[in-house]
Amino acid sequence: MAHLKNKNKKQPRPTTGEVNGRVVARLGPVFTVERLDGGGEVACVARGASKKAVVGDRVRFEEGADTMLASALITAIGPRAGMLVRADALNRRQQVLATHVDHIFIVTAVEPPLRTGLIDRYMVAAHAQSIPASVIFNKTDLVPDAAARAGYVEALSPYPPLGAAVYFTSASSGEGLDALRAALRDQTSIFVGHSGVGKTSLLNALDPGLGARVQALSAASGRGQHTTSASALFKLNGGGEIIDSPGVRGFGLWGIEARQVRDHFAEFIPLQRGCRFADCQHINEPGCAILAALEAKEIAASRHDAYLKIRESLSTPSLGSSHDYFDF
Ligand SMILES: Nc1nc2c(ncn2[C@@H]2O[C@H](COP(=O)(O)OP(=O)(O)OP(=O)(O)O)[C@@H](O)[C@H]2O)c(=O)[nH]1
Ligand SMILES: [Mg+2]
Ligand SMILES: [Zn+2]
Repeated sequence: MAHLKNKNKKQPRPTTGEVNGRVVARLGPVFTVERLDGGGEVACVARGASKKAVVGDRVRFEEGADTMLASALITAIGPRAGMLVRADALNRRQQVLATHVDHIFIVTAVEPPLRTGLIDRYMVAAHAQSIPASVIFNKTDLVPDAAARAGYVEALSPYPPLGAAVYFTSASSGEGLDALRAALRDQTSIFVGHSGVGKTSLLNALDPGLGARVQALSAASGRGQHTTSASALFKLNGGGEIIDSPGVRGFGLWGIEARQVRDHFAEFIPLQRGCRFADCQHINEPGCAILAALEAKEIAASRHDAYLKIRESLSTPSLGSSHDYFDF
């Protein structure tokens, strides 16, 4: 890509479609855009469709916005890839959470309690967009004993065979941070998950030098806890980039029909060719290879349960997002 020098204002402006920046944060109408020529960051407002820019987006910006808020104007969004999308709260439209994401880290913890159903929803979204995913199980310092730990290992055991490594971490004790740092290197990752699992704390523990910037995007909630209010991208000292995102109560899938859910459960794919019916939904059909594998404990019961719940929520639109969001 051509790099534009900003030293000389007479330089030609980028032609249509050519991007010269990347969105690294957004607070209300103001986007923080990183210049792709290495010249630092610039505060931007956006025009028209560009108001839909999200963290990760490659954008075209022009200097000289006529506003108190910013010194530049975003005029176009470049082609998107690696999109993490969900349904908005009303289940009416697509909400793009971030773009150009190389890896999704689904953060879970001892507290709030582990609910693998949310992992399974993110796994479907990641598979649908061909973005690799991994799981982080944080706050291991709160695990009371070896038996409890074995229970968590067991609950998370379906994921590594699907290519989703599981990292056991503690932002407090430092457990697992070296392995996580290594996994984060050389790519742009996003931390997603329930509120309070420790996404922002992990970011700070991975690179304490980030402190001030991370705080700026957090706000004290009623209970005196800090909760992240907007997504933002951070560069780790040891290499790699993390997009920290606000915690969710649930994750509504978008753009996936109930009948297609089976094609986003990676362990079903090689087996379901063996079902008697080509479009078998693995519910109670005769000759179902997935139900046979479930019986033989080759497929985890928790995964098949999650599959049925996701299918059901997507095939019952009248129940709307409240169902799709909170039933996991
Ligand atoms: N004991 C323990 N507490 C932790 C750990 N990581 C985070 N916490 C605590 O958990 C609470 C929530 O942490 P955050 O980092 O704000 O969680 P978050 O996932 O960023 O939450 P949102 O921004 O609301 O999505 C804070 O009180 C942290 O101090 C950990 O490894 N062990
Ligand atoms: Mg946070
Ligand atoms: Zn089947």
